[in-house]
Amino acid sequence: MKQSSYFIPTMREVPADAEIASHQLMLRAGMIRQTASGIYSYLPLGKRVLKKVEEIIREEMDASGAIEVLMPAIQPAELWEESGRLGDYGPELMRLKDRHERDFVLGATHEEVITSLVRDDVKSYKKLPINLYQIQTKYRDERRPRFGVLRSREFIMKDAYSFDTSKEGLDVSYQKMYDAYTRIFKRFGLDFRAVEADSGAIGGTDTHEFMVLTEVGEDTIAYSDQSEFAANIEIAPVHVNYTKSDETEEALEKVETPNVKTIEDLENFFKQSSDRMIKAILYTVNEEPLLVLVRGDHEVNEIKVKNLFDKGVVELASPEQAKQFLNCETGYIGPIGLPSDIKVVADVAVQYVVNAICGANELGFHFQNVNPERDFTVSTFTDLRLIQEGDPSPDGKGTIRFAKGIEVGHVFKLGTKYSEALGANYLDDQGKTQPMIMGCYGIGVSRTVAAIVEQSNDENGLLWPKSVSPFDIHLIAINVKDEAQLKLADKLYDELRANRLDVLYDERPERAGVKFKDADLIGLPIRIGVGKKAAEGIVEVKVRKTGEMLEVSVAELNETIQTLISKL
Ligand code: 9G3
Repeated sequence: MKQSSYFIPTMREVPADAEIASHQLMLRAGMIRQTASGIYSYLPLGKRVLKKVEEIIREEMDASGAIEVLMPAIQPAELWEESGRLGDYGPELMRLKDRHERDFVLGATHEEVITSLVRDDVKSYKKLPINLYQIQTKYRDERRPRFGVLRSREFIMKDAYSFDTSKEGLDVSYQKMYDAYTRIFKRFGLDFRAVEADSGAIGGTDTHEFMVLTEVGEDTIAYSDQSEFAANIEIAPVHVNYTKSDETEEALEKVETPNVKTIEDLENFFKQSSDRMIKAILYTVNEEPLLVLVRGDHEVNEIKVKNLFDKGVVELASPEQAKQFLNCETGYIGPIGLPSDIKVVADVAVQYVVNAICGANELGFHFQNVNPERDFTVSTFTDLRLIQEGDPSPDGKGTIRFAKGIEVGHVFKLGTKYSEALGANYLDDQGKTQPMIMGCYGIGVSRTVAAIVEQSNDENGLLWPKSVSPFDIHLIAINVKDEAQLKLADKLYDELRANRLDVLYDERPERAGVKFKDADLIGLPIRIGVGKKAAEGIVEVKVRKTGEMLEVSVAELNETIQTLISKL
């Protein structure tokens, strides 16, 4: 492709509202442009990378036996009513009416559509298992789109859906997708971890997230420094063998603590460390009060609290609700002397504190020498806290470390949630009607492009892995006014393409510096400069990633290029 007749609007300055490297670089390298908040156009270079990413995904999905389809982005709301999900999503699910005033949604995901499609056309167990996938645009009206295409309102997803006749069958389908994802993300050259993303029950989990490790990821991963354990901190289980100190239990004492509210205030006031305090946080479960206790040096894991009440709507109580239920300000809440209708649950660690400090449920007062069981009771002690760096790994091997991650893939065992709701049944070999057992598997295609950029750039610009690079070679005629240089560069352009290389040919009448800066920014893996030594048949070859520079005679150029590319 000749750059003088192409469209790569590179930018020197960093756009003000782009906070992270991938957003800045994809704008500056002329890959994307924002059309509206969270809505992007892909310019030629961006489109070529998308295409390469999609091709690799397609190859591995087809190799795994999945079959490609294409579903509509506009979905009848009736299907979401049938699945019971229409009410589950607020403004994030974009809705519209057609000219006949009929209700539709813009596809945020396609469980309903694919299940209704399979229900109508797959009836016998002989047709199962089947795994159907698409690569298609999704719509989710994020409240705060940010980080460019990492969190946008319109994005490209590969979503696959498997249908089996047994749990064992689903396990096979799931493993096939898990393995295909591992191959896909390896081919992108990504540093990623498959992370448990369900209740974290060790072994037999029913969902994994594929996380790309970067500093700017929106998710935090807890991983062991000595084993394969890795889990989203939202659900990482905590397995600590606490021990109770053998100090004697002192008499409970109520202490006046004016203006002492935070854990630090308490530590300074009582000269006692936070691991000997009890933090009480008031929630509501379906509007009923729930007091959650954790040790002073721990944090409540809200997902774990929600999992205690699988159908309940669990929310942090507002200060007004704290007043209403406990007649007390937050900051002085505690488990002692509560009204009987307040349910109390506690993290396991609370059971092992001795002579602790906690709020007295009275403005300006705390208790000290608080001992669980003696001074307060709870309805259950269970794992309710966020895992922390330094905790032992739940699998007993090594210590927990944190890493930020970008979720680029997510695989789920769905079971019969949608097949029962939508009546996707099959006749088993006894002629009995059974609901199909489903799995679903997503890859954020456009998000993956940004994740690759996040992991592969330097101070001069992009550094494309050869598997997804928009072109293989950046050929530059350094001074197009020099007859010898232009003639040789034109010749090489034809020869390199004859050798089936994708070449971006910069023959623009620009200064050398501009061309080299653009080449570094665009980040193609190999650059060939046709300059002063063109008359001697010598060109300059640069490997973008390592900065390695070679002077090569035209006669050896093709062989040198092939060798360099094979080593990338
Ligand atoms: C919605 C909206 C947002 C959503 C969903 C539905 C996430 C929703 C979960 C999934 C599960 C899997 C198939 C591919 C892999 C992921 N955000 N999810 O269902 F209406 Cl607005 O999408 N779906």
